[in-house]
Amino acid sequence: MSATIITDRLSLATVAEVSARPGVAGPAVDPRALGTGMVHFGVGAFHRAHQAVYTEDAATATGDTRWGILGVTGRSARVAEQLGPQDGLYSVLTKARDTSSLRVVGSLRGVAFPGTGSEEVLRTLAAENVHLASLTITEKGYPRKLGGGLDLGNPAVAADVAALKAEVAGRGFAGPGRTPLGLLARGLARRHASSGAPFAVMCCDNLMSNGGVTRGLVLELAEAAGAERLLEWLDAAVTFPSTMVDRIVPATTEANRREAEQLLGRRDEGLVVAEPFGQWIIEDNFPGPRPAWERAGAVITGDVGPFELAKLRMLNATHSLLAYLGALRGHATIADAVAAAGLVEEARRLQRNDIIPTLTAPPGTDLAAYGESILDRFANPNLGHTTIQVAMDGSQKLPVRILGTVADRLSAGEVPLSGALLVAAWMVFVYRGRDANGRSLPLDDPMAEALRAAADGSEAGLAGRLLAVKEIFPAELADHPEFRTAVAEAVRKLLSEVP
Ligand code: CS2
Repeated sequence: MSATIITDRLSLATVAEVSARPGVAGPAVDPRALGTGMVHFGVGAFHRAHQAVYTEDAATATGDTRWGILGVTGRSARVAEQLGPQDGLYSVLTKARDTSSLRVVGSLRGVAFPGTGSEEVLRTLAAENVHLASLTITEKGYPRKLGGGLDLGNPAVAADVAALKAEVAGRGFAGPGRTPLGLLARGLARRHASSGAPFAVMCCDNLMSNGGVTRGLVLELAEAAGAERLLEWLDAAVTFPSTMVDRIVPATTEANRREAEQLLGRRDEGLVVAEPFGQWIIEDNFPGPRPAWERAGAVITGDVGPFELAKLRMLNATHSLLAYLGALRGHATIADAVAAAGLVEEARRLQRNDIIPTLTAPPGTDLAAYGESILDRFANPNLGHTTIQVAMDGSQKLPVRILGTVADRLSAGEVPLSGALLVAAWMVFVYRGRDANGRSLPLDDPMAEALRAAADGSEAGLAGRLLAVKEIFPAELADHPEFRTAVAEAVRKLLSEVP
């Protein structure tokens, strides 16, 4: 059978022609020249618009061609199906307020779907030319049980522990990985058994101390598999740098794809859309070589903590506030919510009254100005970032984004009224399931069923019933009288305001 060359898509066969078109920037480095030096779990839009771009820019700045990426998809093969026929090439459509630009990125040198490509992932993680793995698997990708720690009761985790045991015992390939961390742990075991060369695992998800969280879960997987020697090696040779990542990446729409197609002269099924801004703070904790991301604008630092905390509390919390309040009022996008009467003031109040007093400014940062710059980015009308996209997975996001702020304010003897408003807006979003115009608001959340069940009942008892969901609200908050009252009052007000 002769191979069919697809010419109506962006691919290695068409990239030269595509890159010569006006308004298109071609890959900064010849993708064919890149070796594979890292594996990325969760090759969704965010990775493609963030780490993959920094990695290509680092290669351009240094001429170091070792750092092509093997991307690993989540549970669906969709991204592999989109990017496979395009040889991993895709473009980033950057949308400023009134201008757009398009560049083709070539740093993804392969995409594997765990259902069929787990063995390739394991082999790559063990390869001597590969030095690190990074992750953007979203908050729900870290299988933790109530109170923290690895959720061994999750059947997918249990299956991965069994497969890790088989890997450690040298019984060969034990089937597809069921969770990203399970597959990663098996790859690390394979590496330990082959070269044992040092390795870094870099979490790029919106979690506090994201390196430490990832390390804890990987070690627990090894412990659960009884892999003593692997544990010793993980301790000695594998680091888990923390990072803070920031770039707003709305879901790509068909209209975006058509816009890109006009420019490319070819179809790009892997297109991602992003704002112009990007930030990446990386803990300086790599035991082997890594791309020179600092040459691409990333900051390598000894302590990521203050940056992580400020970003999650300031940006992500105000994002969620605007998403829930905006969605309830019938605003389709974050920019519409920012432009609507009164909502941006709520976001400012949240930053000023509740969040900023809990933070230590990261080096070189003025927190009030940081807050304004965030609201300015949200106001970008050209992005089309939907309130529904930010509203998803609230059960996973609220604890990281707002409950730490709430706890800190309560310990300081203050009642965080804006924090309570955010919690209340989420509750009304869950309860109502529709906006002020009667349009349905989907509850896209791994806990959707349990949340619907908890929300069901009288309006007056709503706050109390949802505060009792232990997976989200620690007892100190759920039982705190002033906080309970503030949330209940905000829920009552919202229910009366939004018909
Ligand atoms: C957003 C984030 O969807 C969401 O919940 O708050 O994805 C946000 O756009 C990024 O963290 C920005 O860096």
